[in-house]
Amino acid sequence: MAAIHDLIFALAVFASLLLRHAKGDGFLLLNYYQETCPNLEEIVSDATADILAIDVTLAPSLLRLFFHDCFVRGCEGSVLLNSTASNEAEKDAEPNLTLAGFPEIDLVKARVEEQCPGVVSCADILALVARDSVAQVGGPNYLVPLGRRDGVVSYASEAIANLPSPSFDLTHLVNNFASKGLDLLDLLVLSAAHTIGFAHCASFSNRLYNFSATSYTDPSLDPHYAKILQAKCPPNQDFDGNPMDYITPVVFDHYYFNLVSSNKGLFQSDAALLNDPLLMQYIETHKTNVSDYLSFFEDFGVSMLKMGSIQVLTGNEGEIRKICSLVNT
Ligand code: HEM
Ligand SMILES: *[C@@H]1O[C@H](CO)[C@@H](O)[C@H](O)[C@H]1NC(C)=O
Ligand SMILES: *[C@@H]1O[C@H](CO)[C@@H](O)[C@H](O)[C@H]1NC(C)=O
Ligand SMILES: *[C@@H]1O[C@H](CO)[C@@H](O)[C@H](O)[C@H]1NC(C)=O
Ligand SMILES: CC(=O)N[C@H]1CO[C@H](CO)[C@@H](O)[C@@H]1O
Repeated sequence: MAAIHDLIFALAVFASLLLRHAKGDGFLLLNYYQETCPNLEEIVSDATADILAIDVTLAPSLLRLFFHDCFVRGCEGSVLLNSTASNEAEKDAEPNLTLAGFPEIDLVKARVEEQCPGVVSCADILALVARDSVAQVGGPNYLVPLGRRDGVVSYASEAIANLPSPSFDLTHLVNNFASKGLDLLDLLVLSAAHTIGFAHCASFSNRLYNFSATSYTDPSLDPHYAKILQAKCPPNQDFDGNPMDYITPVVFDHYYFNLVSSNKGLFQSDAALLNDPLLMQYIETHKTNVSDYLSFFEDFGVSMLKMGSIQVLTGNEGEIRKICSLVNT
């Protein structure tokens, strides 16, 4: 089994390298820091463990941070940059209102700098922290090719334009992911990251009240679950919220498929995945079958590899930031 998985992974790396190469971009390598920072993965994994020991709910936050980095200008750490007097950065855009984990990334970066000053990018650190967060709450410990460089700009307007909205239907989701080089299966298995984490009422309350002219609540949401959510989220009360997987909110497992299958996906974007026959089939087999559930872990690793390769900067592009929230001067 392991050999087959390794082969699939090797093919995926190879395919992604070809894809990058064809587009003229540089590429990433598994042993990129072998000479310059041989203990990197251990430093980051230990730091992540320390962070999660204090607050395990940061695992989903750190995973989401990586997603928001990659979907806006590619995985080049722009989500980490602070606004300046003359520029509003991505992290201050509307979809970022609820991002968390910035101080923790600074902490990991500081620990890496102690041992390997000036060589490891914030973009790579974020990619590793996201993987370690997933692995340390029960998910797959997939491989992360490295060698990303850090970008030097960050625009709030680009976050708004590039990030998918929780009210997107299937067509909008598919188009949004396709614009990042991600396919239908990537859309599904990456959405399954919603097996961990918390959402604020504002992200789904439109499904609970005055949903449409014909339906007070979203008909694609289980009516009993809608009542529970209404109690959690009274009208115009956007501060509270609900875990996306209320059964095991901090365990990376296959319950997402269970929830979506029973119309308890929290967002319209989760429910929308049932509207494609192939995705519906994947959801149905992966909600119970243990073998298929392990194949989800494999698929997730491959899709994270693809997401983690979006528009990366390599070679002499960008820089290696000293502080993740600030471009070098
Ligand atoms: C398919 C399109 C997606 C949409 C529309 C979407 C939307 C959202 C929204 C609205 C929230 C809740 C924010 C809040 O109310 O606080 C959220 C949370 C989250 N998302 Fe997604 N997301 C998508 C894809 C992804 C992907 C690809 C990943 C990672 C691979 C991801 C990982 C997460 C995680 C882990 C959380 C929980 C964050 C926390 O607990 O702090 N999402 N997402
Ligand atoms: C970036 O902004 C955060 C939050 O406002 C702040 O805590 C941090 O010190 C800033 N980083 C730098 C390098 O000024
Ligand atoms: C739903 O719509 C009705 C009629 O427009 C309005 O009176 C009511 O306040 C709305 N409810 C919510 C929760 O927005
Ligand atoms: C469970 O998944 C495995 C692997 O994909 C498959 O071979 C098997 O037929 C599935 N079993 C059921 C009951 O669907
Ligand atoms: C956490 C964070 O940086 N939130 C910011 C998101 O953007 C709004 C403006 O759109 C800021 O007011 C928040 O501080």
